[in-house]
Amino acid sequence: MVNLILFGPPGSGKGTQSTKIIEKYGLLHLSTGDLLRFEMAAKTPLGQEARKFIDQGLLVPDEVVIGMISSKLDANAEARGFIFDGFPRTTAQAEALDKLLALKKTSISIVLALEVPEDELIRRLLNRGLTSGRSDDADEKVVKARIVEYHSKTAPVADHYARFGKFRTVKGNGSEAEVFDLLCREIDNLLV
Ligand code: B4P
Repeated sequence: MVNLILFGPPGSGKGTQSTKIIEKYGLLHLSTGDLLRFEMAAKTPLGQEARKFIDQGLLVPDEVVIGMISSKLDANAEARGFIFDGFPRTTAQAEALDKLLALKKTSISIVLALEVPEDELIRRLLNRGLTSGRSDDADEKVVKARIVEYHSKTAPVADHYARFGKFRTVKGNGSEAEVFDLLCREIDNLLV
């Protein structure tokens, strides 16, 4: 079983590259961003709670996202492997994920971190905000708040996995095809 984490700041291309990776490797895609947006669109209690944070560029509380991922893992016990996109985003989420996978007698194979300069992240997110209707992409203040959240709460997750020798960085500011090629090289190395 191969379990990947696609890691990186907001707008680094995690969602974009996950779509390509699941097509090539047949992994199951678990994106906490997509799951939260689904809940918000359906106006569920979870979605209404999440919106309070997402609209401000803040991370949604750990217990909400951990619960969501836990039920998705249970519902997809037959998957041949997972790609976690946008999760874990805090050290507490990483520790919870390790425990959930251990219960299923598996673990994270590798964390692939997309590195993109900050001005390019801001450019990409504001550009998507012109058409996506996403409240968290539309306003430069909110986009910058997301990047601040990343540095303070998410970047430490890298150390959590680096300690186990499972962390690799990948240059994320080439074209989508170039970035995909670099990611495939890392994944193929894992499969040999
Ligand atoms: P997410 O939906 O996870 O994602 P994202 O940060 O917007 O960016 P991603 O890296 O996936 O970028 P993408 O490919 O889309 O998070 C949204 C919010 O949900 C968070 O801020 C948080 O509030 C909440 N949330 C989610 N997970 C959470 C968790 N675990 N805990 C707590 N809160 C959580 O690409 C962005 C843009 O760049 C696109 O327009 C794309 O077309 C473009 N692009 C991609 N690759 C490119 C390339 N190579 N060249 C040029 N443009 C490119």
